[in-house]
Amino acid sequence: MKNFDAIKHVRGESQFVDDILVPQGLLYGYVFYSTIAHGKIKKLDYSNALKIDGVIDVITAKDIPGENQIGGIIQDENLFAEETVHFVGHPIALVVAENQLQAHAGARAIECGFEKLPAIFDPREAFEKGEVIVPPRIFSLGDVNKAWKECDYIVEGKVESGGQEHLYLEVQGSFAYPTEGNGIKIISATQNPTAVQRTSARVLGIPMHKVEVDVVRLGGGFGGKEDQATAWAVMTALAAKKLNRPIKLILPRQEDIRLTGKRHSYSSDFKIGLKSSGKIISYEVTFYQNGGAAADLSPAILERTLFHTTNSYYIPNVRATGISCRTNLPSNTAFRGFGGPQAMFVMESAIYKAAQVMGVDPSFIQKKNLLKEGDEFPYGQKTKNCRAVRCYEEVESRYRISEIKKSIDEFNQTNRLYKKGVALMPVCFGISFTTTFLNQASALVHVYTDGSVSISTAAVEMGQGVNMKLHHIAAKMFSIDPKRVKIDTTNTSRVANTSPTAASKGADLNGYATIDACEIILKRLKKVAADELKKEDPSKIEIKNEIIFYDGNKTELIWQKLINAAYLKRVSLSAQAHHATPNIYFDREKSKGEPFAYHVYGTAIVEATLDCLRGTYTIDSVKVVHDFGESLFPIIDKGQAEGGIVQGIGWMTCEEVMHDKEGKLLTDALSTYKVPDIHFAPKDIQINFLEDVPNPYGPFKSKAIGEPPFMYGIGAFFAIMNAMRSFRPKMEIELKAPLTPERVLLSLYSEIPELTLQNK
Ligand code: MTE
Ligand code: QUE
Ligand code: MOS
Repeated sequence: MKNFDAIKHVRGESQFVDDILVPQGLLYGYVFYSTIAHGKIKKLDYSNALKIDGVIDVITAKDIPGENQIGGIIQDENLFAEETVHFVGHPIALVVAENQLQAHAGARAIECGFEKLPAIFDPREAFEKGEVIVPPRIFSLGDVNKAWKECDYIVEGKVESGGQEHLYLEVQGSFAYPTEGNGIKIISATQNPTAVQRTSARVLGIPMHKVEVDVVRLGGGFGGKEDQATAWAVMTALAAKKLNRPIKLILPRQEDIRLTGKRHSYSSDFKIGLKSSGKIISYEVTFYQNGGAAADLSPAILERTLFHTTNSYYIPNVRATGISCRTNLPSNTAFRGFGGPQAMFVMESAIYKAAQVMGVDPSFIQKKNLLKEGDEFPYGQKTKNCRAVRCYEEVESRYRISEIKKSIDEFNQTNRLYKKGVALMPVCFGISFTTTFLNQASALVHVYTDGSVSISTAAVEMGQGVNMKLHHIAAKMFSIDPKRVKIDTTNTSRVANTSPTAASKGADLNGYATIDACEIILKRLKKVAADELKKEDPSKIEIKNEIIFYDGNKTELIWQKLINAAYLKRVSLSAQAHHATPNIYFDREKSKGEPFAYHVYGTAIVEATLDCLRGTYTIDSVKVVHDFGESLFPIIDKGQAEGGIVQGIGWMTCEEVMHDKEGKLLTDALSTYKVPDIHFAPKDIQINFLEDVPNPYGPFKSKAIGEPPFMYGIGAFFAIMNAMRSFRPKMEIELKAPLTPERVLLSLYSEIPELTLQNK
């Protein structure tokens, strides 16, 4: 089976929000937003905007019939600012015009006056001033204070990781039109159709059943459309309702980058204690998360950071504190890994610095501490079917790590201005929404009288291939030609109360729901088949490649005839099923529980070559052994791993989100924000599937794949760092990502006093 979307994609036939055929009378929106980071709105005069040719209206908070509130976890976010603006890019109004250019011209004609208030951009400063989004959270295991006494080495440090722009190919957008009886239909590029529905209903002051949200597919989401697609959708709904006209709002790329949140940057302090043997005894860490102006998903992201404090290692004494800090930037939001990568970067940094102090290779410490079967995580869950050691050892032996290290040493001895480095990066990622109630999904399956099948679920296709997986599952369940199956759009009228397609759970949750719905129909069909064949026992009926078998013997009955017979017998050919992940829970008071259905494991070897004259580098190769379970679709899973890795490398190396002193984003275009392109991506990415690892907790024994591979990219940071240290052995190690070529160059040639190592 090929990806059925591939042909449409390359021909430009696939439909995104901006491609939907539009009805007569369509109007276009343009967002007018704050140019200052914090202040009071003293004047808002849009009379000149209304004089611009084609401008129909300017919609503000005053036009909201319901609540001016779009906050998800915490109710702290307005659709439009009323008295105060909290970040550069804070929406104030929506200008509506006959076309996009006129709407933009209208926005430029708005006169807005501000009185500036002090602004905070740094999370530590926010914390000192008491600006936290939620009270600090602590996860702990054992007793760190007692444990320090047992350590031969104690190493402390500070780690910084930067933000990251999602840069999905399709920008944020929405299209809404009024429907009969005061209703509204919204076509939105969202990962969370129910959030769009719920929030639109709240802002419009109407019941949810009057709002229908439909999603065809997204040109990428990566978490950026989980919470932050909602505002634009609600704006179109509000304007459509007020003006009784269809409205489209597509953010221009630059506005998309300016107005929306990014991956959270973190600033963290760690203290790690080890035995001479390399065993980690104790680990203490404080994470300062830069949340931005509103909560958005920050508390859930911070929680996932805490869950991944110790990455793939067992550490008996841990104390991790997470602080979500409120700053005057656009609210940072979900991004592949959801806070996990930030935690793992600190863990690996701590190991790296400890290795330097101890005079050993970081992999020596990594290997000594890998999780084993039954080991306890700081949140109380114990590992089951743990593959940490297996993946690490398999990648080491498959690629003969000692030979790689030897040839790198030789290269470094014989080259003065080029240096190579290698790093190993193990990953352990927990699968499930850690907010337990979100682990549910439902599916609606219809079999039509011609034998064709339509599947509706909560899953949103955003390039990750979830539709192909569901397609495969449905065809396999009925044992019919895949051509008979269609995955329908994600629609709140067909499938209600959906969780976002996120947490890498899309295929798991919706796959199970699809299996269950197909199972209900199959059971009915087997009874019909037994009747038709005048046989006693429906349980002996089987469908194989559209042919009906009884007790292992082929019969005359085929799929299409069976469906027709069921219809004539007035047997329902539709079914709805709901799936909820069993046996998971988490007690937020105690910070203990079993929040994850299972964990995903793997290890990567990352190699880099550094040009020590220019500070530029290439990531030469990434070699991975990864536990996919029994992959539902190997080619899609491999693509997810490759894409995740390149995105992870980008976060660690070239992608740098920068603001000026006034909180204005400097990197708001591809000329100033550098993402990995095809030339920068590693020439050699090798993804190996760990063998014989059926996952009892995934549909058809598969495992989730969307996010975990992102974190292999962290290895790139340390591979480059190793190359740098081979050029300048006593270089001060700054644990700050992204490790851009500029930063590399400054480190290689700076005249900082040589590092004095802290050693007990
Ligand atoms: N792959 C593509 N091509 N585009 C995306 O937007 N999002 C990632 C990942 N892979 C994404 C992607 C993120 S953040 C998640 S949570 C998962 O896909 C969601 O899909 P799944 O749950 O079906 O794996
Ligand atoms: C992973 C995730 C999410 C998560 C927890 C995870 C996620 C998400 C939420 C969430 C939590 C509380 C809410 C809500 C959403 O939690 O994507 O609306 O009230 O949205 O471990 O990916
Ligand atoms: Mo993914 S960050 O959970 O959308």
